[in-house]
Amino acid sequence: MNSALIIIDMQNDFCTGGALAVKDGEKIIQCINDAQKEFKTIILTQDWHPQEHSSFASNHGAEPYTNIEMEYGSQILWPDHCVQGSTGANFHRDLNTNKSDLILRKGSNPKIDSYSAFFENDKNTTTGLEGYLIKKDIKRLYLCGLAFDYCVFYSALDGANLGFEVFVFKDLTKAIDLNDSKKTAKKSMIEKGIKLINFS
Ligand code: VGL
Ligand code: ZN
Repeated sequence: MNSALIIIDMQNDFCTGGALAVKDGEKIIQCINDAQKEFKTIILTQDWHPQEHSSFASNHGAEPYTNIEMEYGSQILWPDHCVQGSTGANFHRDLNTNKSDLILRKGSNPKIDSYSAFFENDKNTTTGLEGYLIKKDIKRLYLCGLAFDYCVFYSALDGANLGFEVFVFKDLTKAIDLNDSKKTAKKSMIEKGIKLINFS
C-alpha cells in the first residue's frame, strides 16, 4: 500500500537488436513481471520521440554519443530511437503490460529530451506524474527498467527531490554506462538517500 512500481522504458530499442540497445536489457523482463505481482499500482513509461527529435544525432549531422549544448544545458546525442509508432518504440513483447494503471509517454516535445518520468530535461516542464501519484496517495516509489544510469537515474532523483521515498531495484535494471555514468549515477543516488536494493 502507498507504493508504486514504476517500470522505465522497457522497449524494443533498448533491448538486444534495438537502436539504442542496453547490454542484456531484455534479461530483466521476467523478474520485472514477477515484481509486478507484488504491487497494486504499476506505471509504465515509454520513451516516445518524433523523428525530428533534437536528441537524435542524425538531426544535427553529428555522431551519436557526442555532446551538444542546448538551451537547457548539455545534451548527449543518441542514435534515432523510440520513434513514435515504430516497432522500436513498442514495449518488449515479453513484458506484461496488462497490469499497469498508467502508461506515461515522454520525450514527445521535439525541442526537449526527457529522461525523467517527472520532468523534461529543462527540469521545469512536468509530465503530470507527480500529481497522479499524490492523488493516489503514493508515498514510496520502486523503480526498475532501462536504463539504470539515464532514465531510471533521473526519475529516481526527481522522485526523491519531490519528497517520495525512492527505491531502485538494482537487479531489475541495466546500464548504458557512457563515460562512467553508471558509477556517477550510483553515487548521486546514494547521496540523495535513494535506496538501491535487490528484488530477488
Ligand atoms: C534513455 C537515452 C535516451 C533511457 C532514453 O531510457 O534511459 N536513454 N532516451
Ligand atoms: Zn530517448
